[in-house]
Amino acid sequence: QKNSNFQPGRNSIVQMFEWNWGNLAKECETFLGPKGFAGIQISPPNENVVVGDEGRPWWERYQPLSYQLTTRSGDEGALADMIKRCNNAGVRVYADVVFNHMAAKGGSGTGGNNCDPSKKSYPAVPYGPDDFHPDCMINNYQDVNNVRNCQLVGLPDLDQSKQYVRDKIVGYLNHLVDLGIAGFRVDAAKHMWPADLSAIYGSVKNLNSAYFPGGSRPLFYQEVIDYGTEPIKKGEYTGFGRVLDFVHGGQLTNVFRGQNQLKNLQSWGTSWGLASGSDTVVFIDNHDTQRDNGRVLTYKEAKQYKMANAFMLAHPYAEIPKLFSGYYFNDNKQGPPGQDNICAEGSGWVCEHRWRQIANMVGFRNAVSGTDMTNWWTDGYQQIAFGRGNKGFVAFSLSGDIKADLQTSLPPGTYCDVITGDISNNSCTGKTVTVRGDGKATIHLSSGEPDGILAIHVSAKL
Ligand code: LM2
Ligand code: CA
Repeated sequence: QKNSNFQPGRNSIVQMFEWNWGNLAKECETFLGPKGFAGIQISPPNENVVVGDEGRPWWERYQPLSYQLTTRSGDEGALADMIKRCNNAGVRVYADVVFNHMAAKGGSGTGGNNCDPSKKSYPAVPYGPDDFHPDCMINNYQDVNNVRNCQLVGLPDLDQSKQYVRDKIVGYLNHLVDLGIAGFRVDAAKHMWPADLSAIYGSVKNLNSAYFPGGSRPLFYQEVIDYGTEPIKKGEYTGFGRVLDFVHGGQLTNVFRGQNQLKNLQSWGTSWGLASGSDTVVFIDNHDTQRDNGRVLTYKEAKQYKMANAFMLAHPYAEIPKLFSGYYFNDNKQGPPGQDNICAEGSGWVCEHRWRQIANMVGFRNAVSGTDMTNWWTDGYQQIAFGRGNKGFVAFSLSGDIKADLQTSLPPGTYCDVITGDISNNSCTGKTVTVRGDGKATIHLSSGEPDGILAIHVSAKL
């Protein structure tokens, strides 16, 4: 189902790539909860094969060995504790679940079990040869049978039409529901049949009533990579869940790299090839696209990346935005750095979610929730500004200075620009903007400033 299960007043998910459960619990309590984040997407929590010979790459977590809950992020006890503490801090937890396939590499797993893919043997589930599709490689994305019944990069392909396989998957998802999870990011959904997914989702139990209203259903948001060039469409999956929209990050990357003008964002929405905002989860980058040779903006192009994320968070089009937080890398297969002093300078972690501009736009989105876009303005080229009813106002410049009297719908007063500062001791550490009695404000945003964004809202009013 599509309901986010967010706590009221919260609106954004952040993918906390490769964070361990202990650090995440603390981050929910000390940063994510207080800053108004609605949810976290965690790396796959089930046992995966240890890929020792290649230096424990991040992608070993996409090679499941069993559904036991022990990984390098922690064991079941640590996972349960984190989910409880995050829920108590107001932050929902969404698990990345991998059940299209099992490990292609043989050997031991992060929970101490073993597998032998050449025999299709995963005794800790257990799965055996009858549970998989016959061997064939995915090599033709124009053939839906090939994409769904063959092996993705050689990973043994489970047959989700079998009741036994469905039962094992549902058992795994139910286990996570019991621990207090709010929903699932379904890995490789495009490589599974919609009817099988619909049956699996429908069999998962209601959410844990310790945290959620009775009868709540888990959110399912599915990885269906659809750039419009293949026969498998995201619309095949929106009857029973949301889809991750891969067009979204590409389009905003083009705009904020200057390959399309900001003024064109006036029509931002489905006319850009995006699915309806009520059917999707949208994002700028994820763990895969971040490594896809500059396909989308990432921390490596920090100014434009902040602008694209800020636009995503400021705009009313999509219901559920997803941010990304990970670690510095050059080599695409490099695994995560050590987890001590995570987010400290030199730790190796980027911690995009803690960047003031990003975290404060999460707060902006919460403050303007429920309002429409108002007072659209553009210089006709690379500068835009718009309001969110009587709750907020934002401006972006990719080229040149904005120095203009713009109409807002905000109540008069002095506001703190949450891009350049924060409110502390009743004063603003960054720029301030005065909204006059007629709702007009003089907006200054010069091309020399580091961020190219100005954002004010009623929860940061002096
Ligand atoms: C996904 N979505 O559909 C994940 O978002 C993506 O990160 C996963 O690929 C993929 N599907 C499978 O879950 C990653 C990574 C691959 C890696 C796989 C499995 O991008 O490079 O493949 O995880 O670990 C690796 C090797 C590949 C090898 C394969 C099987 O890179 O060369 O193929 O393992 O041994 C022979
Ligand atoms: Ca498949």
